[in-house]
Amino acid sequence: MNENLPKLVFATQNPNKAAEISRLLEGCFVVNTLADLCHTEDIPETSDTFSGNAHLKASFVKNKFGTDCFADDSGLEVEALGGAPGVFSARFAGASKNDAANMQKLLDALGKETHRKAQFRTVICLMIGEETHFFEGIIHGHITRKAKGENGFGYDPVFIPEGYNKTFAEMAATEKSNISHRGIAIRKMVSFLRERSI
Ligand code: ITT
Repeated sequence: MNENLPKLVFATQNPNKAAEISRLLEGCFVVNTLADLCHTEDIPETSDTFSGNAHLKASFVKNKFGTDCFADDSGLEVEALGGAPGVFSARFAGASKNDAANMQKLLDALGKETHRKAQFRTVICLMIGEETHFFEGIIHGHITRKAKGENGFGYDPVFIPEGYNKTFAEMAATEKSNISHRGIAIRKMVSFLRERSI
């Protein structure tokens, strides 16, 4: 029964992340998002690291609502671009966080570059009781020359994970979550919480 499951607030405004993580935590935790708490303002992400921004988002929620919570900061790191867009992934093409514009800017920046290796990285910051813990997930792959697939969000249509010949956007949600940066990080968090019997 859901009422018996422990509750965690996921400090995100991104409905795609919320859906992916709620699926991964189904049956283990009841996940409430900022929308469930009627919080619609953006939380400032002023750090230049994923862990710094994940900590900023989680501590904002912990301070404001006093609940156990976690936040995910994530992005795409492209080798030929020196790790960009990195922490600026959501706003690569401007403050409006437009996925299509971000992807186009990325494809333009790479142009005919043949070295197209990239990785997605997620850092989750969990604040539980008085404790803070971090969990990281990385998936390696490469950037395609054009967008393909309709599923997922963000840069999914231009990212092919290593060992596959289709983009994240051509995968079903569960297939992506089984190998994704976010899936890896969240499974680390779940094992940690299970070991602690939380
Ligand atoms: P919150 O901060 O509210 O959680 P956000 O979308 O602003 O939402 P981030 O600051 O962590 O989240 O930025 C993540 C961006 O990185 C996201 O908007 C995408 O552009 C990209 N990204 C992260 N994970 C991705 C994934 O699984 N697939 C495709 N793109 C992803």
